[in-house]
Amino acid sequence: MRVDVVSIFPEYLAPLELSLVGKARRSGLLDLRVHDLRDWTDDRHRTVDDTPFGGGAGMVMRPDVWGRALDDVLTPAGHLLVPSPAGERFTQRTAEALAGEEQIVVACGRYEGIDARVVEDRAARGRVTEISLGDYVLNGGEVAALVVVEAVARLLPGVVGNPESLVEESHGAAGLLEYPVYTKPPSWQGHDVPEVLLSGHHGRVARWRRDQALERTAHRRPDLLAALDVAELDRADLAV
Ligand code: 6GU
Repeated sequence: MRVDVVSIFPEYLAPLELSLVGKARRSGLLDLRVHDLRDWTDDRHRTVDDTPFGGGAGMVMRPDVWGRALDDVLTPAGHLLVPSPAGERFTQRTAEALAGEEQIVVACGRYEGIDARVVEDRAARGRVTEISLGDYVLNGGEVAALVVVEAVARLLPGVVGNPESLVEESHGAAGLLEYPVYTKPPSWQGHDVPEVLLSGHHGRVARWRRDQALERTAHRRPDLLAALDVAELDRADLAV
């Protein structure tokens, strides 16, 4: 899969050389290219922004600079992602859908954002999604680019060593948060590992984990639990 990130702070994307994503790049599973938006400016000062029409605080990124950058970087099959606090929520379902794409391009805005005609123009010719990480404001799209690349890359075949670790995780197919996990020593600082996990009884362990996942989700994310189909929850419970 090819991923292009365009930013005025390409150094912000340096962590993508580390860990699983870095390894995926070096092994060729992920073709990740980071670009400096200023490479597409045409003036001596390498200007990317200007004052907003209609007035107001801050600066807006110029459509002509972004237009040239996207002409060069976006392939015909590419899916353009524009991080914005005004975007659609980025979720595990979004990551799963994006993992099937040939190319994604993340256009990182700064200041008050990118001139709205850039999205309008691209949407008329290809796929564009404005995405938000959550209900808070960041200074630019770079952190979202890091999030998208990590969330998508780990779903590509061969990136995560043991694909079974993708099965039982939070926000997975079950729609529940993950159960708590423990390792050695069995007793630490007066806290003991739950007895059932030491029992060697696979059925009881599975039942306990399912109950923990349900209880956690009910307490911490009642919205997730409410979104699940009751009949489907019952069916999954009987299968444990
Ligand atoms: Cl994707 N961008 C910005 N600038 N702020 C955000 C965000 C994205 N998601 C939440 N807040």
